[in-house]
Amino acid sequence: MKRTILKKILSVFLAIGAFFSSVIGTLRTGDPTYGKKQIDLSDFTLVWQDEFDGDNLDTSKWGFEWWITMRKGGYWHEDMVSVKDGDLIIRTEYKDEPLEYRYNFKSDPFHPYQSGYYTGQIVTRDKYEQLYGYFETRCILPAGCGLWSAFWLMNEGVFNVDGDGRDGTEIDVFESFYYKDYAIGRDYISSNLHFDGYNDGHQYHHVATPLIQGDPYKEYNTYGVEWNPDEYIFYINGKEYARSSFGGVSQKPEYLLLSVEVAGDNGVPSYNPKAGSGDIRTTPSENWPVDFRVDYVRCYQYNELL
Ligand SMILES: [Ca+2]
Ligand SMILES: [Ca+2]
Repeated sequence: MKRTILKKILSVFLAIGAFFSSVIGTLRTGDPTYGKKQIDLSDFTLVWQDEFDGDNLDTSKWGFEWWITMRKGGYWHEDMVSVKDGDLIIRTEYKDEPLEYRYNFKSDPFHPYQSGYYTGQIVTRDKYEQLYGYFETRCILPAGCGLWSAFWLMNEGVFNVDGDGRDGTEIDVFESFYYKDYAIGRDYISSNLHFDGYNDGHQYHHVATPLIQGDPYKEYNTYGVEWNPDEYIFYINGKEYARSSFGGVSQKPEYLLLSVEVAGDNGVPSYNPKAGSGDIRTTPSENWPVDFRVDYVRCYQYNELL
């Protein structure tokens, strides 16, 4: 009898959960009055930055080697990354002809470059890592159907399965899940934490789906995370929208990534961004090629930890 009641209560909660899942299935915009706290940068010292001035990516700060070639429904390639007019640009574009291998990679026999959607990522691994502080980027998100841009932190400890995240946690400051790819139903921005690898031991926490002021696909916003030994605190335009201590909080230095991914698998998009309207899975992008524009990345350290 009690078990039946419990089951009913559980089913109600599940229904409520499903309802809220559907509600957050669209991009939420509006006045972010939920902010509990304004970041106070006087508590911090700027210790690393890239303002993306000049005409080229500063390869003393960023590299490309975190992953090679195929990534979900597209390919990552260095040529899709540029610096112009004070912004880093990660461009996504369809290429009829495969791009040439660059830098350290002469070939990838398992995932060769082919015709398809090309985009990019950059990473500070082996060039810059930081433990704790405040990490912020200012950017305009790529408004291409199925694109997934992100600003995130990682270290190799993320893959270590030991039951907690103190040895390393993937800290997703923001992720713009699959813009307008309604088949997947994730047209929103979210902040997430992952640790203990990505297989059986994988632990994951969806921290929040924040409100965004204005249109993040047309206007610059800042996205930041404050990370200390006790918790992560997430900010948009300097206003807190969520905090978490999931996993016990990473206690190890982490490197930074900026990336764009294309929905799909094995280099094949899960939709056709160039198709006409009518099919919600093939909502056309407004303007291919599509750029992820990043004005800066700045890393601050707590004054008290310097
Ligand atoms: Ca772990
Ligand atoms: Ca800039």
